[in-house]
Amino acid sequence: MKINYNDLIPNNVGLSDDRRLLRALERWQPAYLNWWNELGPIDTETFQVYLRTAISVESNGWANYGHVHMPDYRWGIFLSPPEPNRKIGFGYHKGEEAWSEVPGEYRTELRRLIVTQGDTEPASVEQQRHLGKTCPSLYDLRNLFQVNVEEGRHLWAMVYLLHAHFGRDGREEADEMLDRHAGDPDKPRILEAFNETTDDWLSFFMFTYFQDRDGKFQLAALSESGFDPLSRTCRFMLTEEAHHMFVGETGIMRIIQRTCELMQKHDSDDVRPFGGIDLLTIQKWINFHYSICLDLFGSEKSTNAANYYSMGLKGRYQEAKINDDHILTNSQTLVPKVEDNKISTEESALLTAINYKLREDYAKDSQRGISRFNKIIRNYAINTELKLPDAAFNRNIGVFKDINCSPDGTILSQSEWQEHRHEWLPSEDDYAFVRSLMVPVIEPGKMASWIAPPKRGIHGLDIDYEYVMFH
Ligand code: BYC
Ligand code: FE
Ligand code: FE
Repeated sequence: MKINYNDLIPNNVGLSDDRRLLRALERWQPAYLNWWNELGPIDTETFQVYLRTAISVESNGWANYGHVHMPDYRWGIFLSPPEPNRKIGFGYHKGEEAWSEVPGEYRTELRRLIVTQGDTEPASVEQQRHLGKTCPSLYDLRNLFQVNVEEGRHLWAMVYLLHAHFGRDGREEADEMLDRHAGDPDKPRILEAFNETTDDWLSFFMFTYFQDRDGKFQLAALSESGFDPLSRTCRFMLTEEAHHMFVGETGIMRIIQRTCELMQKHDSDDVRPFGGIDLLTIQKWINFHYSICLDLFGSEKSTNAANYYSMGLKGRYQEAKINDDHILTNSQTLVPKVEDNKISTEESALLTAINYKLREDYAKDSQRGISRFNKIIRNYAINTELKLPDAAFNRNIGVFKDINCSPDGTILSQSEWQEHRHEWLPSEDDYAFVRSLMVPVIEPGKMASWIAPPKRGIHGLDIDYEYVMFH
């Protein structure tokens, strides 16, 4: 379905036929734009950015590319096309028609899931708002803004569901999305990782590699939802998520490539004097970002997750491809436990281990890119491997939260942890060093000292294309 850009709010949900909803969203829009101007990417009013915008949601050719004057960007509401006769795939209601309206008895739970999902989207924009000032290239600057506008659109997607399906309290929740802010001591974002700062580009690429990947897995689980509007929204969001993770993965790969070039050229592991980021520092950033993202999956055992599943609101990753009864009331699985300062496993009902299973799927997916990173390092005949830390490392949620562990999963005493933690996690000095490299490079085609050029430009254009024009 084509999207009508003559509308104030481009959409493929027939907004013009629903005057009340349209008016409600038009009332929310100025608050959103205020928020974007105050807490979105700073000082971009005059920028023209080569962006990809949705023009249709069909799988073949939904995207349109061109320079957009930032203040003219239009955030729209797009749902993937409905699947005819879609049935609920799991839980008590397995096999019933998918719901096009909110089932009254699950209203609170559904709203909570939508609010939690929605809250992360503007949070990420807030976290990344200063990065434009220190971009390593115009190519990267454009990718940052592409990610930011799409995260803004993801907020629109959740706000649409709240306005269209939850009446007054939905509208109130939509307003609150713009009241909470990343890192705000009084009104923080809901999930912890979305209150961290993202002040340097190594963190940005780690964010889009690890944190957007949580987005992929949570959206995939929500796209299984029996509530069809949520499912269709998430399916379209997932097409955008793939690009965010591409930005993260290729960004990290380019940094590693540059590091390896410098290591080879200077025959040294310490490439900091040559303007590169040493592999140990990259490993510390991996350790930090991966461990805070594991917290985003909640506790290993969760009755919330069991309820969401049984109610048919949130499924598992690729639910339909799993070969079981999709009801799970008689299934067991092993989950980690910590007892007497030892890590082992215990039996748990599979239903309460749904979050843990999703986290395991996430871990597997995260490892794929790490293996590709190591291939680059091997190609330079360098004898170092990057690794994901153990699930017990640096955790604040779940069974590991009260113990201290090394990245290989060995339990440490408090004093051992204090003594060694900065061998594994970024120290103030590490942050200061990485920040010292963050000087803007805005000449088309040029790259900062610490990152290799991308393999190719965007949408068939050259790497030295003027992806961002400043006036
Ligand atoms: N921080 O039963 P539990 C994205 C709370 S990222 C703070 O173990 P449950 C994006 C929890 O609320 C995807 N609190 O797990 C990426 C509960 O509170 P109550 C975001 C936490 O309930 C990059 C209690 O602890 N989407 O899109 O299943 C850029 C016990 O929880 C945390 C979603 O997350 C935490 N980390 O919750 C832009 C999907 N973890 O009930 C965007 C929607 C748990 O005791 N959310 N708690 O008051 C959910 O499905 C669930 O809320 C969670 C975990 C999976 C997050
Ligand atoms: Fe998002
Ligand atoms: Fe994303």
